Amino acid sequence: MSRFRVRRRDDEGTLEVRWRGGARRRYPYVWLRDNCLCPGCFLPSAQARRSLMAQLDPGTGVAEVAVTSSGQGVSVLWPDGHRSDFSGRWLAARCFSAASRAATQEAIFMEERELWGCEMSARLPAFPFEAVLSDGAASLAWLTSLRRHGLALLHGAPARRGQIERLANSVGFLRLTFYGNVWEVRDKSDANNVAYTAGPLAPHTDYPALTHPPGVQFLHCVRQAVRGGASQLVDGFAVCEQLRREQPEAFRLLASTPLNYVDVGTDLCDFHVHSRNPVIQLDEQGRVQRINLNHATRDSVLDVPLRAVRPLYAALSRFSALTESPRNQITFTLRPGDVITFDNWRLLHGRADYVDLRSEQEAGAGNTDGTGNTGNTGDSGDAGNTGDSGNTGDTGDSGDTGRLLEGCYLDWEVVLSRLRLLRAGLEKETRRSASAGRLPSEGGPAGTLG
Ligand code: OGA
Ligand code: NM2
Ligand code: ZN
Ligand code: ZN
Repeated sequence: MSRFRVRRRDDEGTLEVRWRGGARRRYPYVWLRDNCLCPGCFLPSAQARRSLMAQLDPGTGVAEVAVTSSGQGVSVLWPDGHRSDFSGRWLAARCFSAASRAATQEAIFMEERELWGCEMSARLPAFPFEAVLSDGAASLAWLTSLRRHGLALLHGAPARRGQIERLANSVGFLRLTFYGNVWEVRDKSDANNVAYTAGPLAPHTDYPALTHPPGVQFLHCVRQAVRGGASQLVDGFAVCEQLRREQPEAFRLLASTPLNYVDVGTDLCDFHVHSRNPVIQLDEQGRVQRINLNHATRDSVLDVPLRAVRPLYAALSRFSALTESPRNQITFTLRPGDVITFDNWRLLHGRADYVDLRSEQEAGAGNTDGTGNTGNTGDSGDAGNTGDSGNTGDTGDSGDTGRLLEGCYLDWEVVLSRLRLLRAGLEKETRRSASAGRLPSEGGPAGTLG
């Protein structure tokens, strides 16, 4: 027996489908014709439309509609003799009611976030590094947290270079920028970025100088400083809601004023980068989509009229003060082997200034040539270096002593793609296990699910 009945609504150009349970949904003829799934209109191997817009009549009617012989779908005969079949399940998943559309968009894009303040300290999501690399279920739990809370700590990674590249490759691929695939955060002479000094970094998002800043950031602590270097993380979306409540005019200014950002230098190659990004980027529904804020690369070129300058600074100052408020921050010191992963479109991160052993020695002994650099100009390879002990004689810029973080970026597109594959893979396995009467296994390698 059929699960539903169908009725033509030629007056409004829709097909009405009534499910046995009571749901009644309408589908526009033009949309049905556009989404015909026959092999002539749709290429299954690509899961993509092959029919052309030029061939579509936006005012199309139908010749005949009927429930398919199986009773599981709807069949439409078009005026030109073409036929399209749709399953009830396929139609139900594409219901046009506002509630269905909202639920479907949430399932696809996972925009729902849990906002947090300093209380997050006590419940920082943490996962074992190697498990996340090798186990699909652990990887899914990690990425789900990264999306919902905007951060997740991985612990127990080897305290040597090369680990976040492994991690990024388990997700997909990392995002190349002018700072390279993987970059080293350490105190460098002639630093091409303030991050590459031992100075403090106020809460910021990385790389607002790009029009499309990286969505996700990984930072792996290879060596920590002897003093200082603590990390701060702030939920920028939570801060935005505070500002929206407390100072709606400041919020409006930051959401509507594009700031110039600039980044000039040499790393992977020479670069000269400019962007225009508002500090608070809203989507078309007025929801905060992305924070773009790094005072270090905010341009002195300021494209606002004279009278708008002081109010803009007042708003910037208020926003930054909120990001520096202890009730909004979590602070912790990364230890060698920790990897912090976070949403760079949502969180701001900072660090306290730090002192490395070599700077201490230099301060004590005084450097001999007055350059602040005792002469090691070797490359920054990690060959044979097993840690921070026993190598205190090397006080150069080669990067094998002192605080060292390895960092890299990924695009949200890539991370969300993996998240959907893992989710779909787990659902499939759960269905299979349920029908076999057993519990789902702990999961295979990340790459094999989905
Ligand atoms: C950076 C950065 C954090 C740290 O390199 O952009 O924020 O703890 N580093 O050094
Ligand atoms: N690094 C860490 O916006 C920025 O310049 C953030 C980027 C140098 C790759 C720092
Ligand atoms: Zn077709
Ligand atoms: Zn940063």
